[in-house]
Amino acid sequence: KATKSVYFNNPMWPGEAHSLKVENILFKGKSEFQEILVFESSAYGKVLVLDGIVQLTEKDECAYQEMIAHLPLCSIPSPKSFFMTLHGSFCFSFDTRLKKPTKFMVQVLVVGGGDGGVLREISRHSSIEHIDICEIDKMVIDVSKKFFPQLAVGFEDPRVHLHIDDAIKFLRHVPEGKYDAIIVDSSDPVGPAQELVEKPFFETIARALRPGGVVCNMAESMWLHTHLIQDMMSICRETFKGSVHYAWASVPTYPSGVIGFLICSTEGPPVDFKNPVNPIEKVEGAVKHKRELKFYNSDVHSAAFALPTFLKREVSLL
Ligand code: AAT
Repeated sequence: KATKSVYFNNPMWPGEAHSLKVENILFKGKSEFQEILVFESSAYGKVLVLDGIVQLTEKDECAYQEMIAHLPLCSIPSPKSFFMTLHGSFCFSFDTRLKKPTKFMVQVLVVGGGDGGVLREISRHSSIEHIDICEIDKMVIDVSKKFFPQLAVGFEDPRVHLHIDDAIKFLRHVPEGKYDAIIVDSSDPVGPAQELVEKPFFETIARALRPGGVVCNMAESMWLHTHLIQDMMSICRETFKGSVHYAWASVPTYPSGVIGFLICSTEGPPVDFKNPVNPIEKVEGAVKHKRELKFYNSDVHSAAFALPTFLKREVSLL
C-alpha cells in the first residue's frame, strides 16, 4: 500500500503512473542535485531517469530533441546564406538594441540538456558559429557520455562551449542581446528547475536575446498542466514583445504521451514561427547528416502549432 501511494504521488501528475518493463539496471547514482538512474527497458531501449521522472528513451528521444531545436532554429533566417549573397564575406548587421553595427555571428544557448541530444540537433545548422550550454549537473553529462553516446556526440562539436552552472546564475552575467536563440531543455519545475518557469528567469532570457531573437522552452503536457501552461504564457506575453506561441509533439514516454514547447520572440524583426523561413530541407547537410532526422520536417513544424479547442480556450486564443 505504501509503495502504491508513492507511485501515484508525483506532484506533476498525481493519481496516475506510467510503467516501462525494466530488463536491467545499468546505473544508479545520486548527484548534488538529483537521483540519476539508467536502465535497459524491454520496449524503448535505454532510459534516463532523474528523480524518478523519465527524461528520455532511446526509441522516442528523436521527437523531443529534434522539435525543441529545429522549431526555433528554422524560424530565424540563416545569416550566412542571406548575407553572403549580398555582401560577399562581410557579414554585418545593425543591432537596434546596442545601436551599433555588429559582426553577424549566430550564437545559441542551451539551458539544461546535459544529455547532449539538443546539441546534436543544433549542430546540423552550419550557420551557427557559437553554442553555449549551461547544465547544472555534471553527472548527467558523464552518465550520458557513458550510456547514450548517440546523444552525447553533440558535445564533440567544436562550436560547443560547456558551462557547468545553475542557468539562473549564468544568465545574470550574459551580455545583453548576445544570443539569436535560446533553447530551454530543462527538467520539470520540481527540484533544480523550479525557477525556470518563473518571471525573473524569462526576463533574463529576454535580455540575453538580440531583437527578434527566439526562445523555445520545454512546456509540459496540455492534458496535465493547462494551468502551468497558462501561467507561463501570460508571463511570456508580458516579457516577450514579439510573439508567443505554443506548439506540441507526441512523445510516448512522457506523461500523457505529449510534450509542449513555448516559443517566443523579442521585439524586433518579426518572426513567423508557423512558416519556417529557414526550412530544414534547405539547411545544407541537415537532413542527410551523419544521423538522419527521424521526426522533424517542415510539415510537422507547421502542424505543431495547431491547438485543440480546449487548449486554445484555456490559453486565451479563442
Ligand atoms: N534532453 C531531454 C532531457 C531533459 S534533461 C533536463 C536537464 O536540465 C537535466 O540534465 C537537469 O540537470 C538540467 N537542469 C535542471 N535545472 C537546471 C538549472 N537550474 N540550470 C541548468 N540546468 C538545469 C528534459 C526532459 C523534459 C522532461 C519533461 N517531463
